[in-house]
Amino acid sequence: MRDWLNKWRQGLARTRKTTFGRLAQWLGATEISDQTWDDLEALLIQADLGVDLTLDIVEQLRERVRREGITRTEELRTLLQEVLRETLQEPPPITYPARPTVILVVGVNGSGKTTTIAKLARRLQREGKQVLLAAADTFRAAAIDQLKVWGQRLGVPVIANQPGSDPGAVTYDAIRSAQARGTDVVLVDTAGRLHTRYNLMEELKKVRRVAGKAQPGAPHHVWLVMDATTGQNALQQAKAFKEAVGVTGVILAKLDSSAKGGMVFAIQRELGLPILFVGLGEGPDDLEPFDPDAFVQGLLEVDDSEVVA
Ligand SMILES: Nc1nc2c(ncn2[C@@H]2O[C@H](COP(=O)(O)OP(=O)(O)OP(=O)(O)O)[C@@H](O)[C@H]2O)c(=O)[nH]1
Ligand SMILES: [Mg+2]
Repeated sequence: MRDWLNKWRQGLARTRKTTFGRLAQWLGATEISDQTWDDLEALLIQADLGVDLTLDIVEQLRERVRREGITRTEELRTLLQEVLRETLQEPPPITYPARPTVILVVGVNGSGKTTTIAKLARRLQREGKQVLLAAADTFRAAAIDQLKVWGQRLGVPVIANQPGSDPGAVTYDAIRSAQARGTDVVLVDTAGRLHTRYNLMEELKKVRRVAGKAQPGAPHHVWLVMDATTGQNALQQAKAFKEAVGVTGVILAKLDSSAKGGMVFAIQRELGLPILFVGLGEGPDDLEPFDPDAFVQGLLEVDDSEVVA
């Protein structure tokens, strides 16, 4: 029980220190006043929940405080925990409808795609699945090398071509190779940066189409890796990916380096996409299935060692 929560507590330390932890401490023992609501609103906005969601949450809290006759701020904390938890969806189970199941991993440059693919490969291996990686980020030589290094480290085959080659062709070859080997899952690493965003989206659409030619129904999942440190700006980018390539789920990387854990709420609300996993570190084992209970507890828990005067 503690272990389960500990990873989340550590991973959320930054967010807790800058915003939510202050909230938890600040909801000490006083009477609820207009100031309480103003402060709460400011804090939630600062935590990157977005204005709409913040107003919504404060309104829900006010309503419950009225209804339940609550007068003390310390009782607000439990209520806030409940209300925050209710805004989050449980992630759907991940399905593997075909062999190979093809998962396209997309996102802006530096968001954490390649590292996340390594982490996913590790996780799938632990589940006893055969994995293959496709180096469809052919834009930079270093990107191909980075994936190869991970492949070697994890003992997972990597299908790659020359830098500058067609990403669709690499994806096609990788899927064909996986079919021949009886591989369970193909993870396709894609580029995050091209000359313009228009080109990037067109390229990703093409990769998508080619995957479907190599195997009907592919890609079975399109996962968007978002950088948790980017805050609200990332939402616009995410919408562009969602429209262009039909994103089916979000992986929120770098939650451990972020003070903006409130992004989690905004992503679900504004994008209507489930958060499937979160990145809680740079190592191959630092990927956790999104757990709304652990997340909300990790955000609001007060740790005595973290209390600052
Ligand atoms: N702390 C932390 N760092 C992470 C996490 N995920 C990725 N990173 C780091 O973020 C940096 C960028 O990660 P990459 O996986 O190379 O990102 P990318 O999206 O593939 O980048 P491009 O290929 O350039 O588009 C690396 O230094 C990673 O180690 C995470 O969950 N936590
Ligand atoms: Mg990469």
